[in-house]
Amino acid sequence: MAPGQMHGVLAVILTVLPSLALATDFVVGDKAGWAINFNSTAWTADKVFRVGDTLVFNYNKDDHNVFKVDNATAFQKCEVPPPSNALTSGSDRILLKTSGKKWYICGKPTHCSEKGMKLVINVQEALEVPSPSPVPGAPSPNSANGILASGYQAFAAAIAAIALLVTV
Ligand SMILES: *[C@@H]1O[C@H](CO)[C@@H](O)[C@H](O)[C@H]1NC(C)=O
Ligand SMILES: *[C@@H]1O[C@H](CO)[C@@H](O)[C@H](O)[C@H]1NC(C)=O
Ligand SMILES: [Cu+2]
Repeated sequence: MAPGQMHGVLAVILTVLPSLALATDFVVGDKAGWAINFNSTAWTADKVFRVGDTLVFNYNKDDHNVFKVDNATAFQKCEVPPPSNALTSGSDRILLKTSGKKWYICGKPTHCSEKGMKLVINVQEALEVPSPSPVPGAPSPNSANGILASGYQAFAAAIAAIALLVTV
């Protein structure tokens, strides 16, 4: 199959099955990245963050960094945690492992307090298809869901494989 056709097939599959839950990478600030005049309210407005998704902070590492802060108070006051807690690669990925509010700031002077470099998100539970662990010899009432779940997982793996083939 030609690469163009593959793109087509992938597009059709992704269009037909919008309910398939795949983890999302959210690039903070989109093209502008993690930069001064970031607007947390505007950037998060149309997004739903879920456990399993990833935040990607792209920034000039000479100018900025990323700290996770523990609570709303520290966030509001722009309290910078110890330097050893900084993320500094310039392209940091943060996997969202738990639900609830998460707070991130830039630790450079005034960037959080005056230049908008602070992000608060509310992470929702993952949209998971239940996958009960099968007990041999004891068919559970959820076994149909289990089969569905493995089907979905296999399907998601297939999609990922196709996507990889298309992008390399
Ligand atoms: C951030 O975006 C919100 C929503 O679009 C807007 O109301 C607000 O004025 C913006 N804040 C700044 C500091 O630009
Ligand atoms: C908020 O987090 C800061 C920094 O970790 C900590 O010192 C403070 O006690 C926390 N406040 C509350 C109310 O948990
Ligand atoms: Cu900064």
